Amino acid sequence: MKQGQATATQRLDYQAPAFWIDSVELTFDLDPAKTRVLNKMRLRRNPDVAPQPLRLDGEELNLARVLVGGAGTSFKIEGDQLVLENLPEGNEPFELEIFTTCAPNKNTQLSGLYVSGDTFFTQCEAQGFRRITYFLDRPDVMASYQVLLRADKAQYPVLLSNGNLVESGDLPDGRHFARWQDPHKKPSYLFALVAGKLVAREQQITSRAGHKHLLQVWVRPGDLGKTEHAMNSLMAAIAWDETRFGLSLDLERFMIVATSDFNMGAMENKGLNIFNTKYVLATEATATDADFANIESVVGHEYFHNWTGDRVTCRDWFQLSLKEGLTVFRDQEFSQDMAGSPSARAVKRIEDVRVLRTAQFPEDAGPMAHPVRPDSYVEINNFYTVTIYEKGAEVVRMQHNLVGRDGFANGMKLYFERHDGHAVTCDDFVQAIADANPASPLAQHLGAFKRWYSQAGTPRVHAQGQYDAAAQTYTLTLTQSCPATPGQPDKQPFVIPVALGLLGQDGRALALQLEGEDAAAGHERTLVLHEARQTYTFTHVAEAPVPSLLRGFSAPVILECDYSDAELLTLLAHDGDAFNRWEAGQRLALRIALAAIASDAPVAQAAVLPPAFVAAMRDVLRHPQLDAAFKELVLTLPSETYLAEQLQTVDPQRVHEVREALRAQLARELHADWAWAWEQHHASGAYRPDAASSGRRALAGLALAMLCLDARTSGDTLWPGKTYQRFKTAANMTDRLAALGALVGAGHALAQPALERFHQLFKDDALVIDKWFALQAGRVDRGGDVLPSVKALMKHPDFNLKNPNRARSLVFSYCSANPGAFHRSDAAGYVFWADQVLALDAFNPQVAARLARALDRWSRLAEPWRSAAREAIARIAAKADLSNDVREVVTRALA
Ligand code: 0A1
Ligand code: ZN
Repeated sequence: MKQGQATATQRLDYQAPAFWIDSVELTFDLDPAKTRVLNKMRLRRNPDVAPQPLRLDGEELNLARVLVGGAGTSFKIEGDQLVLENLPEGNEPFELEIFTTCAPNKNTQLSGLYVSGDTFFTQCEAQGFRRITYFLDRPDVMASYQVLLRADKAQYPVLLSNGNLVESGDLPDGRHFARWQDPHKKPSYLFALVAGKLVAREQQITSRAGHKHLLQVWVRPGDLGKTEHAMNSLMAAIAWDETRFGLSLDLERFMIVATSDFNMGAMENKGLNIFNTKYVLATEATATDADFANIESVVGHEYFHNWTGDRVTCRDWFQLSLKEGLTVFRDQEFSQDMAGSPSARAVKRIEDVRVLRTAQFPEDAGPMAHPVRPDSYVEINNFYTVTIYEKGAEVVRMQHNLVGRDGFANGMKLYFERHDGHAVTCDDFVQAIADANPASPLAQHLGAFKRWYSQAGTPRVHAQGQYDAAAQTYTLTLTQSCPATPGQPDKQPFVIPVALGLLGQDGRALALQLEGEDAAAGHERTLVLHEARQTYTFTHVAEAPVPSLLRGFSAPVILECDYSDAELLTLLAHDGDAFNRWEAGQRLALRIALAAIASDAPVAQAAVLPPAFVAAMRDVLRHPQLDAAFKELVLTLPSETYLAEQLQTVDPQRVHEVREALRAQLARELHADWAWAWEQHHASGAYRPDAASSGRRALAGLALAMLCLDARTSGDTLWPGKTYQRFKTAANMTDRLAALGALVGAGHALAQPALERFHQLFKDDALVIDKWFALQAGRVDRGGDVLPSVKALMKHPDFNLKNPNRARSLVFSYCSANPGAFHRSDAAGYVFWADQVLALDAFNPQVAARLARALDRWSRLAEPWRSAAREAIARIAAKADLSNDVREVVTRALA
């Protein structure tokens, strides 16, 4: 493990490589204990760079031999680099051969070549290829790859790598081989190989362009029955990219392989995507609606990378959002298009924004805040963040909205015309979108718009409206500011598209006419705020309007507007923009919760929610036209994390207590309505994971949770009994897990037998057992009872910290997703956290560093939590042999 050499890499230090690698021939003799790798490269000097030695990256490799042009040569090892000084001069290509060995079965970091079960997998992004062979392991070096795999035939019957299978056959001693050739040049991080006992679901397809392709989803033999949804998702993604962007599959064969040991969700290796099983395997009996939706989205995401990432890649890792922000935007659009109806699209948008606000906004306000295009990093693996991914997607979405759907498609076309086959920058992307749309507000404000890439922090937009009855005008003043972030004390104004409408007091949409315009133009428009303060005057406004601002969450900002409760109730009841309708309900709930948190009044059993709010929630729940999925979102209170983000000083126990009191009140006062919602929405027919039926299941599940919660205080036995029955007879995992969650969440006596039964039923299905752990670690805390059960579960025979999915299901679910249970006043949650970070760091620094982020926001905590948190972080930081990954996170946290 590399330790202690924590030097930062700076974006502005970028230099083109001194050598290019035109082609690579890799030969692998696969053996878990000692794999031999022969790497034969054709290199040439980069004529644009002053002559210098060749420095190849390599980590944890045993070097056996180096040949230049077939003859031995001198070399040096300097740290993690192999340095060659005596290379041919001039610009002619030359051949370099390097023999190394590595030990895949000792690779617990799951980066480079590793073994999972009895199967070999690779993970090379960002810098895993250097753990396989010495190389110019940087994304701007794009080479042609030919790969020869050799292994024991009985143990490793399937041998896969990128591109096309050109040859395969038997070798002496029970071994066999396969030769693969990738027709496209690629950076090393997109290299992959897989070898083991796997089986494939196959599908032949013909593209719109008339080309035939073979699609394969490779899994362990017992899992073949769980691959239909992944294959359907892949076919849908291929068709979508052709229709929406005119981008076709550029390979004869496209493969997905699933592994149960994976640090992340999935990886877009060219033609050979490697996936966490969680994002491949699903049947209605074992996977929830959310799992089905995630599979569709992740399969889409990795497939879309084939163009945005693989064909056009990143010049350096600071440009990571070039591929990630764009590809998340593409997968979000894909999921919306698959969801279909406008309402289902809005539901997806709300879910995406919820992720942004509960995970990215805190990141952008904490010690790890960084721009979408960072300026420096110590460990690049720490920068696969919600900022790079989700905020990056919002920045692409704003460009899309500023140039329009067709304008964006034209911009993408120009981007590929200019950059196909190259490694480029975020600037190159924005430039292409703007150049294709010279008259757009994006092109007009291009320089200022790019600040979204360079400045960290969440901008705040303050809106102030003034109605003049005599003049029939409505004046809207928008001001913006952005808080300081590490290394960036002062911010320049952002370009902020503010989509808006105006509602009359009765909720009607008013026609919009700005001062100086001849006539009204529709009921919705987008103002482009680009200065610190701008004023807009609407004319012919016959009554004081209610502004509906930032529709569809048109920019990743915090909007402050002094709405009255009545105005928010109007928006909740009438806004034509579904996002803002939901947002109005969230604002009301937030306001009530924050007031209760600030007061010292006891909240348990108290009526904190005013009758008007409860009535509005009832109206939404009973609304004849609204979709169930939308209702479920409106009826869900803002999370504890989101509430905490609104506070200067956070008492996490008070936040937890208040939110629980509000939930209990909604459960109590809407009891009859929840019962009605359950009766109306629960179903027992055939399972389909489409948006409409999963929405009904989501609402029925919430109803059941609320009915069980209410039974806690009312002593009702009917609903818990019904829930247990539902748990036993449920025909799909969504309904079964919802029923189990309702019992566990309410702390009902039936929860224990249900948990035992669930384990018994699914003990052989790792992904379901992950859910079983996660449910227990994430349940509502009552008097500090979650931590003891987490500790007991750590000793369960099924628990294994080395498996990232299992570690996430228990340790992360507790530390990162259950604030009420984690932030204990006796500091035991933090002690546990620090122990687990250190334990994980000894074998998997990437996963450890993610867990280390759980206390990012420690400095906002009230005492005694604040001091206890700092002490726990300091204890980690004091460990001498920390990985660079964890060291960077805790150093920033304490800075
Ligand atoms: N590029 C992948 C995510 C990924 C990143 C890093 C990994 O290992 C360190 C693995 C996967 C994606 O965006 O899906
Ligand atoms: Zn990605």
